[in-house]
Amino acid sequence: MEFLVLTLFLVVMAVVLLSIAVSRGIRGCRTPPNLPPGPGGIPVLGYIPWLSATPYRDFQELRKLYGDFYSVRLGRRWHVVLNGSRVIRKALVENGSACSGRPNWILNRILKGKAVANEQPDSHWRMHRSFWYALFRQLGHDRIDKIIKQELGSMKDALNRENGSPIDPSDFVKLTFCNIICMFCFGKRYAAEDPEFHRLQHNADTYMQNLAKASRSLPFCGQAKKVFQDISAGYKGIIKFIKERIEEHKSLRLRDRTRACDDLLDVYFNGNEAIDEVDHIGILPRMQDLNMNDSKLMNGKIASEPRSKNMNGIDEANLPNIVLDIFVGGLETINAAMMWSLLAMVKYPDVQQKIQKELRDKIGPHQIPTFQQINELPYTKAALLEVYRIGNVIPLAIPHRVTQPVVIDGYELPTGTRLLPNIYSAHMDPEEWINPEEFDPTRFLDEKGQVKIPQAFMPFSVGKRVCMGENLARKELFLAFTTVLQNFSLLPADDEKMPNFDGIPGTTRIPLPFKLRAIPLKT
Ligand code: HEM
Ligand SMILES: *[C@@H]1O[C@H](CO)[C@@H](O)[C@H](O)[C@H]1NC(C)=O
Ligand SMILES: *[C@@H]1O[C@H](CO)[C@@H](O)[C@H](O)[C@H]1NC(C)=O
Ligand SMILES: *[C@@H]1O[C@H](CO)[C@@H](O)[C@H](O)[C@H]1NC(C)=O
Ligand SMILES: CC(=O)N[C@H]1CO[C@H](CO)[C@@H](O)[C@@H]1O
Repeated sequence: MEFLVLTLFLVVMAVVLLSIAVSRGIRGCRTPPNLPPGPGGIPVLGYIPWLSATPYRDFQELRKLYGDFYSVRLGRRWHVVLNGSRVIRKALVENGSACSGRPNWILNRILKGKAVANEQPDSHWRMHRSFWYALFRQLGHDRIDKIIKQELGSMKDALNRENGSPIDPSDFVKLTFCNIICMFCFGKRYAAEDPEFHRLQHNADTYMQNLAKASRSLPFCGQAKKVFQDISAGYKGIIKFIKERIEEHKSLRLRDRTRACDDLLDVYFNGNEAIDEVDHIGILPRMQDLNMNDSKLMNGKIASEPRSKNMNGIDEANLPNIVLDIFVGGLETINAAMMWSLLAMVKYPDVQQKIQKELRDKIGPHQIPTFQQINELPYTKAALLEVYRIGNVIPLAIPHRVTQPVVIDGYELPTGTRLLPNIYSAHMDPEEWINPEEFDPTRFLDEKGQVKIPQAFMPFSVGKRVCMGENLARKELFLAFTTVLQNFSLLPADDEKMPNFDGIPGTTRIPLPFKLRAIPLKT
């Protein structure tokens, strides 16, 4: 009898527990006590089966249930999702010294060596960031501006030749920004039909678009393996291309040591020879600025060869990865931002006309605006800020990792916790923006018509890991956008239904394909 009662009791308990589990649905796995509560999901897979192709949206939805700061298990690993600008700033800025690591994720298994984007926030990373800026600084604003102007001139001519017929703008956008970055890095540009250009674009696409899939691909389904292989293949293709350019530059420089410094690789190999002088006049960061006396470096190669053959001690073996950062970081992102800006103009003709009027009034029809003049064009500037907000080009930033125990919102996150800054949630937060789904440049203007930038705006992320290409990207986008609007009126192609701002998900978010007509303006 007692045995029967006990059995009955156990069965009832099991049913109760099971129904609790079911009613709580996806909260099957309990969150560890030091992480904020959130959906754990099922064993092994965690929450992955519930994620759509747009995890930033799923995370936005979960925010309504679990608040700004919650945990989610993806595969075996717990991730803490940061939603809204308050929590993102708290982690990445206020506690930036503890929250700026990178997880040891798929990229580290593929990259042979280090690139800025996957490095831990140590002295190497700081040095690589300084090195990066030094390269651009030494290339110089004049050269950078000249390259951008030339490529935008070609784009304008190509659009003119279409004479208002329906076109897929991405063909023009991709070629233009690929040529700009190839001119920066290698002094090389391509014609639209060049197979090398298409190969490069394909490899960069594969590499970038699969990165986002990496963290949500289901193990055991062959899917994870495929994603890994695709990233690997894209990476190898680009690296091979970069290495060929490096060899080319080396041999050119051997033949002619006085060769002009026209691109970043020239600068690198030139810095090679002139390291003393260069250091002297302070164009490059000084060794002490780069923390060269850090103990790790002391034991490393760089410290044992203070005047190594390479500019400021950057190992030539690592050069391809650093160039990859510039190349991949600067390609898809600006393409995406430019495509969002064109889509917005086609969808909002009134905004387009206001920008064209501002350009006519403040710049005139025959003058090409400079980036400095962006401040004389508040409406245009506001429209581009709105493009960055609604475009959400990198909606989940790049994953961060906690590098020392840190207390955020009452939870002591242990070292190693992965953080996902949901930039999308900050940009689409109804508590920060009125009708966030609407495209409206005036949200960036105050009552005097001056540009104001709310705290919740962070397309390039915030804190120590902030995007390295921010200024370059803003300059390129401003110049490309104004060049197009000064010369053309943008119309939808044949009343074709225009996509909304949903976009194709991926590491970078781009609009769904659309066609437009660029009608040349008469002066
Ligand atoms: C519209 C254009 C761009 C957007 C929206 C954008 C956005 C971002 C974001 C959100 C991050 C992640 C920061 C974090 O982890 O917290 C990032 C990192 C980075 N971006 Fe960009 N980016 C753009 C253009 C560029 C360009 C043009 C370059 C290079 C030429 C570039 C190079 C990098 C690099 C190297 C990192 C890694 C920094 C680090 O880990 O320390 N980006 N970017
Ligand atoms: C995190 O930020 C708080 C508030 O600024 C500060 O008191 C604390 O020391 C920080 N913790 C770490 C590990 O940086
Ligand atoms: C590195 O050098 C700077 C200035 O030369 C010095 O202030 C600092 O204490 C040094 N750091 C280490 C770890 O030796
Ligand atoms: C196009 O823009 C250029 C400046 O980039 C200007 O000189 C030219 O007159 C413009 N053409 C038209 C048709 O507006
Ligand atoms: C915008 C948004 O989803 N805000 C949510 C933040 O978290 C609270 C609960 O803590 C929700 O009530 C809000 O809706």
